[in-house]
Amino acid sequence: MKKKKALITGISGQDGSYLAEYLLSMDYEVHGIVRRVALEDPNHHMWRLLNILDYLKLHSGTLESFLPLYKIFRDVQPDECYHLAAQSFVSTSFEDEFSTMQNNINGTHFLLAALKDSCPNCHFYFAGSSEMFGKVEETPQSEDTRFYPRSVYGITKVAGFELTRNYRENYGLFSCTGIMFNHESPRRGFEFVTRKITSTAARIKLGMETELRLGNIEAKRDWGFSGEYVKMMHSMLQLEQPEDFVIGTGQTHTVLEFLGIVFKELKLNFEEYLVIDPIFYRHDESGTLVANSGKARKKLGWEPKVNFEELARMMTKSDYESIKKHK
Ligand code: NDP
Ligand code: GDR
Repeated sequence: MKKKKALITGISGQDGSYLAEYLLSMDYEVHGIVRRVALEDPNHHMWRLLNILDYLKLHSGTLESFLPLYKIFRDVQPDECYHLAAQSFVSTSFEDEFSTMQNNINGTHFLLAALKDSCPNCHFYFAGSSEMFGKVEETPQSEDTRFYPRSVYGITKVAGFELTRNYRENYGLFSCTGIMFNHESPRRGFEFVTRKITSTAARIKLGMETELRLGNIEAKRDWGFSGEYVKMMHSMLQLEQPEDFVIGTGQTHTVLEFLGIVFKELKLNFEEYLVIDPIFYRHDESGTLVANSGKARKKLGWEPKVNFEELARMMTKSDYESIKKHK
């Protein structure tokens, strides 16, 4: 039987790396789009993919330019496309609104336009976000909750959602959005709060750091494990009809709770090291983001298994061991 072909944008990111592994485990031919610098220096730019690099087919491209993306679609003819690439750090979207808009909105538009013209039967997944709900209009948030983004990042995700819907309704593409809440892992980028805490705490334990500077530790999020969320992306593209889904755990915790688990795991007292630094406060904080994933539970069998405490301990253990090894 012919192998199914998947194309992943943002394959070098956290979710892209788990998704690539998952698809390879199901015998997909996995293609990925990476920036040219990544191909030149894989050890640095593709550290999450090093174990599977030999099994991937990588193409050079960026979200900034239509033609290379179009040519990749035309040549690869994927059965499924997972569009994960984005400027994904919310804080940066306050500092650099314009490049976040250009990358995230144009990039999604380029891909949909390329898909429509070069392989219209390909199933398309767009990485939406709980940041689309921003100043929440109801709690918890479902597929029916009105969007009210409070950051340029959130606005770009609403625009991507609308473009994805528009291409589905106007051109008949199988295109859908997963509105995913925060998901983390040992592969999370270091600037996001969970990884910042686990990596800094590990360095403190190993005598390589003396403090941890954070912003609003009362902020709450609905945190899950990335390895489980990417499986839902795949499930969405296997449905008979394209539909949008909210994916989250349905539980919220504060940054402070996460911090407490991590430092306890390392047998440290966080109060001795924590410095609250206004630099890390958001210009505007979202409301209480918490998922109502009833639809995904019913239609996709969604049932997150890794709980908040397990996630925090998994990330702590991984950072402590790897930093100790490379010390
Ligand atoms: P990461 O930040 O880990 O990965 C982002 C990826 O996008 C990287 O591979 C990055 O490549 C690529 N990228 C960024 N800009 C460009 C560009 N101009 N051209 C080509 N590639 C680019 O994000 P995650 O894996 O955590 O998230 C995946 C997607 O899901 C993102 O769209 C994010 O916004 C969304 N999302 C994530 C959630 C989460 O909690 N993780 C929750 C909800 C939505 P490079 O390495 O070269 O920078
Ligand atoms: P978020 O993730 O903005 O929810 O976006 P992040 O980990 O950056 O922030 C979570 C919460 O922690 C608070 N916080 C801090 N955050 C950071 N980064 N650094 C700090 O020092 C700090 N101190 C407190 C923040 O104020 C915030 O409330 C993530 C990204 O993956 C998006 O791409 C995705 O769409 C959403 O999750 C859902």
